[in-house]
Amino acid sequence: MGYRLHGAPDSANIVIHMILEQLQADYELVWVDRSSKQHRSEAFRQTLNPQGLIPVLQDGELTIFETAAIALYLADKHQQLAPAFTDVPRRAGFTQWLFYLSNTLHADLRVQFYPHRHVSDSDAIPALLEQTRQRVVGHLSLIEDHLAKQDGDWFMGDELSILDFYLAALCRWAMIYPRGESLSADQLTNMDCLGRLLAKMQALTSVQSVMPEHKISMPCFITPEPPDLPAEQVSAS
Ligand SMILES: N[C@@H](CCC(=O)N[C@@H](CS)C(=O)NCC(=O)O)C(=O)O
Repeated sequence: MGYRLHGAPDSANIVIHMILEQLQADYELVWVDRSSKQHRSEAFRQTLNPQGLIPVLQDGELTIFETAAIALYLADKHQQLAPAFTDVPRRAGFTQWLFYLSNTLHADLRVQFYPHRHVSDSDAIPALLEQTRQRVVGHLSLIEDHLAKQDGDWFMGDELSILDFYLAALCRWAMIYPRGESLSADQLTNMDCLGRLLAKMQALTSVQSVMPEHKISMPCFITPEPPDLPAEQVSAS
């Protein structure tokens, strides 16, 4: 039996979707209706993710949530897209950046996407968005510095890994969400190494093959556009 990936268009599950394609895994996409907030229902929380968030991956009896954890599980299970356990120092550098993407960059982007969950006074939202945008630019600059020191264009130098899939999706969202309040595409693609990585990512067959299912047109990472869908099907309030 194949994997079951629960998610919605252009949501965090797209990271896992691209990875499953890259691994040529057997999987089924189970669409969650974000417009009716299906992911927050009691049934979803009890059986799939108590946080009421997507993505969730099911592999037989196993149910896993958190994007980074799912990506790492797949990489380890398929022994691809991550340094081997036996290469302990390289593996440490890799997990360091995986945690950084998840608990720093992705976490700050979530503040951008859902600012009203962080302040009760709506007048405070513009300042919160501005401050968080600056933080996101800082995180990306730090990643740019790391990329500049690599031998090769990927996050881990010459080795494509789950980090590249996660980073590319985070950059895409940073450039288009929240609509009208995002970073400009120039701010990211002017970072040379990051721009090169995004260009290489969007040339991958695995990446190109998932985009139509999310109603995302190419180029998906350099100067991206939101999916061709009503906003409520893509983002939750
Ligand atoms: N830390 C979580 C964040 C996942 C996340 O932000 N999921 C979004 C979709 S992109 C979601 O479910 N949003 C609905 C909500 O917050 O109500 C992870 O990495 O899985």
